[in-house]
Amino acid sequence: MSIWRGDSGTPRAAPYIKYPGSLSLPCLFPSWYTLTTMTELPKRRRPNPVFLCSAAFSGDFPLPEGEEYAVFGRSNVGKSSFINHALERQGLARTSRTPGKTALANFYRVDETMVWVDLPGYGYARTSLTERERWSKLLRAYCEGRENLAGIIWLIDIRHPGAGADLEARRWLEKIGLPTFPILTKGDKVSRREEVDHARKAVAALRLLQEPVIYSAQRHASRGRFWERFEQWRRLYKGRRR
Ligand SMILES: Nc1nc2c(ncn2[C@@H]2O[C@H](COP(=O)(O)OP(=O)(O)OP(=O)(O)O)[C@@H](O)[C@H]2O)c(=O)[nH]1
Ligand SMILES: [Mg+2]
Repeated sequence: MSIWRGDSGTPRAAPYIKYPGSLSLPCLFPSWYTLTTMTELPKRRRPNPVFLCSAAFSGDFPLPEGEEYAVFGRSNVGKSSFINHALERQGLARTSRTPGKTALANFYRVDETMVWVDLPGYGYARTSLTERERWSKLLRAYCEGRENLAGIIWLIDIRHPGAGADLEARRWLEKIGLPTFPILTKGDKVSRREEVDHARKAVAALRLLQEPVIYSAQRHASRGRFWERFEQWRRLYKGRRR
């Protein structure tokens, strides 16, 4: 029922708000309300993510459900921050200024069609050898063996396109042969001019097949841009594994 009409269907006068003093202005809210509910924008539903579980070893992985996407990248590149921002849920994944925060594979159900997995980062040397070996085994077991892994969301720091650890990761990703969706993180740390420059360098150095999305977990606009491109990419690669 429109709020502009009474039950009998007869038009009502627009509601007025009485402001202090003598001003009496028409209330804008109903017209905005009518406008936004009548115009059907192709808008993605707000995600309602759920934490499923954490895995330290491959034996701890949950039973596959739907498509899975790995959030992959160098330590401290912003993987967990990206998950929280893109899924609009602060505190869902734990973030830290100190590299090496995510030490387990954390599974999040994004919606009824897909699960994202926040993985430990690569390239972090300041942890024990045993721990590094466990991370490396976990990454390999997950990325090489997970049957419902549909693609990799690969995060790269926009300030360091073609860094050594990412070059090594590129070779490994090529070997695995999974569809890869590149994101350049921390976009707010460079100027608009540098953005283009660094994006070009990243495409060349890392042989990116997709144009990377420039993302900042501090900018609202990044989210919409990401979802639009990600869903297009997802449709394109659906069912095309390895
Ligand atoms: N300025 C800025 N800082 C960011 C952005 N994204 C992440 N950070 C910061 O980068 C640091 C690392 O972020 P995390 O999300 O924990 O990074 P991670 O890749 O999950 O790190 P590990 O779990 O250690 O592998 C934190 O201090 C974040 O606040 C961004 O878009 N802009
Ligand atoms: Mg993390």
